[in-house]
Amino acid sequence: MDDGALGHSSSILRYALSAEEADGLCTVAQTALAAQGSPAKSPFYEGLEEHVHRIPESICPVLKEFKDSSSLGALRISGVRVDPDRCGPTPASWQEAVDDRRQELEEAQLALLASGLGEVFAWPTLQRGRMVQNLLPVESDREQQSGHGSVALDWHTEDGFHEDRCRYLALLGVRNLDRVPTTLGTVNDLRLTGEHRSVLSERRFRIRPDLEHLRQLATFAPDSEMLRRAREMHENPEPAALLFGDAEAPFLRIDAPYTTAPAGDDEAAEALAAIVDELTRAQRDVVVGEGDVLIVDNYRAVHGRRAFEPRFDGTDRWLKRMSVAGRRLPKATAGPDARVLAI
Ligand SMILES: O=C(O)CCC(=O)C(=O)O
Ligand SMILES: [Fe+2]
Repeated sequence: MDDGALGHSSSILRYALSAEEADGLCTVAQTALAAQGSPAKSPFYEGLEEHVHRIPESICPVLKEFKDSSSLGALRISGVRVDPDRCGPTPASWQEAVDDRRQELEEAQLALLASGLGEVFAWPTLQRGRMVQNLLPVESDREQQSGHGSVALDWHTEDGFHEDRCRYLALLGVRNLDRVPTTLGTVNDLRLTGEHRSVLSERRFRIRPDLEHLRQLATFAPDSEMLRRAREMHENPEPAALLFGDAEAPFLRIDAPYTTAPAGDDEAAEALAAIVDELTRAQRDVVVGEGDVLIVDNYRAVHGRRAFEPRFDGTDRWLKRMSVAGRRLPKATAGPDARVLAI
């Protein structure tokens, strides 16, 4: 099923900002930037509530409807003010974009919307703990299962291996000239047999961390406790259930390339294959184009990306990404990296 027209499909809530709402959000973002510093850093988010409360009032019920729903897997808000010329050409790597402040206004708008749903955080292993990450194709990563590859990115819960994974993943399109879709699969759309559901609800599966976390840790913190823990999660992951929570409206957790059933457990292997097939059958494509925000409920939906032909000429697809926690963050570590969580 493709992107379709504006409206309300069963699992994606769509909302188009009016010109006034878009201007209103942009103005609040400007004020927040002046008061809070860079959205790439933790301190921007301390006391941000005051600014979140000033975003146009009509946007708040949309965020609330999404947050309170037990059937929606994603929210798409279109019409956010993005200026791709001021943002500059798509960088060739995330490293190149780490200290670039030209997209602050876009990042602040995304941060305000994301903060309307919960507390924003980052991992130290991804893009040096930058609170807003840059997703763009990197030439040397073409074949990687990551936001920097250009092959099809398989079904995954963001950081599905981790107990503290985000509740919401928020994406903003800076540039997407070829309209390359993000893919979405929502737990509500799955038609599974009772038997498969019950097997998937048992702790019979292992979800390993994706290699990007390990690769980054090995580079910048080779002797750390974090690397030791990440290796342990890779070599000896805790068994997990892929469906969990309320049996009537379960949550979902899977990372297709990194999820396995135990050797010899044919029942689990069959149920795993069934859920991956169902996700693909019920797949929705959502284009995150210039000025579109897509917020995925990381407990009710999984996502991926279609394969595409990268250009590597400064006009490539470029999204901004941030993670929102489903609970309050520990306050004990207030400081410049307060929101960069230990893995
Ligand atoms: O590029 C996309 O549309 C999604 C990338 C992705 O899965 C991610 O950044 O977590
Ligand atoms: Fe992802």
